[in-house]
Amino acid sequence: MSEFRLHCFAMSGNSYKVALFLALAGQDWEPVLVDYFGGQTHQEQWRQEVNELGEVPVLEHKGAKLSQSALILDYLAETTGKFGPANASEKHAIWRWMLFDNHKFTSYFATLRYLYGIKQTGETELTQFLRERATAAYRIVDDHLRQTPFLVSERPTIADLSLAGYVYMPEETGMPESEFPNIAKWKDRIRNLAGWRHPYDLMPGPTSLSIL
Ligand SMILES: N[C@@H](CCC(=O)N[C@@H](CS)C(=O)NCC(=O)O)C(=O)O
Repeated sequence: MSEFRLHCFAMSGNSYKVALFLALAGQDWEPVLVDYFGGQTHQEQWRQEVNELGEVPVLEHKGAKLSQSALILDYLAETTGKFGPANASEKHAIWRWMLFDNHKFTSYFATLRYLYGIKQTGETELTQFLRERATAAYRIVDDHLRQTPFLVSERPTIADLSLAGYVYMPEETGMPESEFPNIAKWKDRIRNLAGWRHPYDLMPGPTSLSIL
């Protein structure tokens, strides 16, 4: 059995944050496919055995099961010595960006992508609201990345991997991509790191609802 087991599915950007860490850090890991679209995360047994919060990613390591991507990334940085902070001030900066990511950058965008890009609800009041909120978060990140190649340092850290969760997803979301030139360059920098792979190559499972 591999050292790390990641409960995940291809279309889960939150899982990709962790899968990308494991790939870039050259770790011995294997994905465990979760049938999210078949309702597995809602099953009582899955919740009891894997994650009572009903979410992926879940990382299994040395008999423990960890959930919440930011916490898993922090754990992996500490355990492997890779992509972590060099000092206390970097640690605080990393957590600041990971919390911003969980509350705003990932969450509004991921919900917009799910409705507009995957379920294809068409434009609604809700998708408009989500796009406005996601765009505001993207603007903040784009402004920040004008001054620095990666979010908290000259080198990539787990903060970058957290915010990178959904940025390579291919579905149409109607986001004003051309307004974010610094995010585009940052995405290229991450894509050029040794070991980078697209989420749909790194994790198993469907990559479109139409093939379910
Ligand atoms: N804050 C969590 C979010 C995890 C999350 O929302 N995962 C989605 C898949 S990408 C999920 O499992 N959702 C289940 C549900 O909402 O029912 C993290 O960063 O791990």
